Amino acid sequence: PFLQNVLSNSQFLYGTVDTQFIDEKQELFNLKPTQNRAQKLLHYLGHIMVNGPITPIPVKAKPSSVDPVVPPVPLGEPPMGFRDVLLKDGPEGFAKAVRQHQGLLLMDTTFRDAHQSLLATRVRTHDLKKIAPFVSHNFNNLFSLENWGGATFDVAMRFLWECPWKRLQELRALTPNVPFQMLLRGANAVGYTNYPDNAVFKFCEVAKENGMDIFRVFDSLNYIPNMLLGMEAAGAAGGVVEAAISYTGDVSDPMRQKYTLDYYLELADELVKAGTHILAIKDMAGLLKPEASRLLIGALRDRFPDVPIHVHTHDTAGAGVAAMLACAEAGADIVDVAVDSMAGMTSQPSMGAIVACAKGTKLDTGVSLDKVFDYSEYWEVARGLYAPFDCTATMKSGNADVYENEIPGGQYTNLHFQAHSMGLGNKFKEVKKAYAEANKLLGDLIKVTPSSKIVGDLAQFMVQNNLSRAEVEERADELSFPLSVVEFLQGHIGIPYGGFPEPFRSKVLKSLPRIEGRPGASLPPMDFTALESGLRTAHGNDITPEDVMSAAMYPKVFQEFKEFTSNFGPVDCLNTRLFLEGPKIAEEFQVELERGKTLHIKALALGDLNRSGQREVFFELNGQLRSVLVKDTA
Ligand code: 3PY
Ligand code: ZN
Repeated sequence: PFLQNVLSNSQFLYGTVDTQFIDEKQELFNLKPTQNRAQKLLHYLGHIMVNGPITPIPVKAKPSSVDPVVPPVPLGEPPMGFRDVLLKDGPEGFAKAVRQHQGLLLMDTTFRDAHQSLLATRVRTHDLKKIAPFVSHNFNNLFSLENWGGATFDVAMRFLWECPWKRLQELRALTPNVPFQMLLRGANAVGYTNYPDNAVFKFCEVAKENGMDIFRVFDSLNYIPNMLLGMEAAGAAGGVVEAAISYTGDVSDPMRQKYTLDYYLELADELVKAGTHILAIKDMAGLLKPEASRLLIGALRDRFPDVPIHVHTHDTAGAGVAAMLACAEAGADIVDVAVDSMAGMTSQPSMGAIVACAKGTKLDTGVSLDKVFDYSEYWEVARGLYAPFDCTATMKSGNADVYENEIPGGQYTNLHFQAHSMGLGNKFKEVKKAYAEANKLLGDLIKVTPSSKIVGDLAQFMVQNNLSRAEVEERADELSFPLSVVEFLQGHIGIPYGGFPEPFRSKVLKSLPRIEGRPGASLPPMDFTALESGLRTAHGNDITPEDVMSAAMYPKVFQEFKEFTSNFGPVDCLNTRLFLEGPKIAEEFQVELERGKTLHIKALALGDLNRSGQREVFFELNGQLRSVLVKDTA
């Protein structure tokens, strides 16, 4: 049963053989690439059948056994969309067309923020690709489809073992008419820390080449020098620049003195002066109440009559639909929604609700409610496949306490997962309280990736060590704080509005160095030629410019991703149920490796444990018996 080459022979790979084994087995050197991929996938499936999922699973739930059905899509080209305007008239012309548009425009976040907030960012390209043509044909009047950036870049490689660039390329080919939008963390690109300037520029250039259109650029401290860098990078790449002001506090509460209406208006002045094509308010925690929406968006509309205004929120408290309608009435051109079955709670407000509420008014979206229902049904069933990651396993409702703790949507879900997985479900309240205290300790920050993680790390440190805010302040010179907190105080991600908290900062840092000004300005440029040649040495010659950018952003994650796929093959070709739990014995299924190359596989049997602690797993592959040896780690 081991007639396989060196790349797939389990005995050879596990090193359980000597040189005679090699001498006797000519077939070890039959290197047919297509067979390799198939054999590697069998190896992956065998591994899962023996040992369970490889990707970490936060929830004890299985993927549903029902497959999503794609609603019918008409033959032929999709209708024209805003991307056609963008390609014809460029970013300025596009912005003008958006501003002149009658009615409310929508960005659909289902492909990015919705699953980042509800399903731990785990939605796979496989399930996005299936529904992309439906979006292209039926939602051609969307402002954009947010489908990239934020946490998706990292998670695609780290937990799904798929290439984020391939996702972008494949979706682009299926959706030529709707602009794609990504979330760029300013000078942090798609990472958690500042990168050298040339890495951010190159990243945007490659993203644009691969089909990205609109770059929503934010900085986690609203630190203008970082934002300008991201805006310049997106603009130089030829992208639509959407500068986003991260919103915190409550401009409708006169008692809140730090983040006032004037604060936001002054920031907006700078971003408009810097030439942003679109101005966004990014309400990452869902704090923007309807009254605050009227004040803030109303004031921005008056001040910048020609600049399109785009508003993002999360529905954590449950007031998202009300807030987005208030924004639209106050003059916002575009609001963010997720399809109904992927909306609500820490995700965006519901597309169906907004479409229905605006119907027949001057804000009419022109989106067909019937098509929204079809789209929602696809996602309702597809979401079932991701049950092992679904926050609703433990989180049952929204919670208006977010107005007090100000935790961003995605992080709210993560902290909830963490509290439950540590058996501290009943401590979530304590964690949220500590988060609010940690925020005050750090001087009341804008909280969004990565500053939100710093506040979260400090909160966790306080809960673990049972420390109150007063105790932390008092003992700041002797406590050993999480590295992220120390680096923040050193200035690694920029300077917070109002400056660093004193005397806390001095007590923590003592004589540690401080970065003055924009952190990226003092980082040496990245040497892409050296990086590429290192990657070729490590992984062979088929390294692409996209791979170089993946490694520039996440060197270790990229290396592990390459190693994983060189052992286990293109696991992105498997459907999500197979990817997560493998086939059942006697299950027959097909795997399309590429167009026209389909594997027919049947899982036959699981062997007994051998003396080396391995099991042989038997398959039929395109009618032939194959087997793989898998170490049983149970
Ligand atoms: C991200 O940075 O990934 C976010 O979604 C911030 O809101
Ligand atoms: Zn968001």
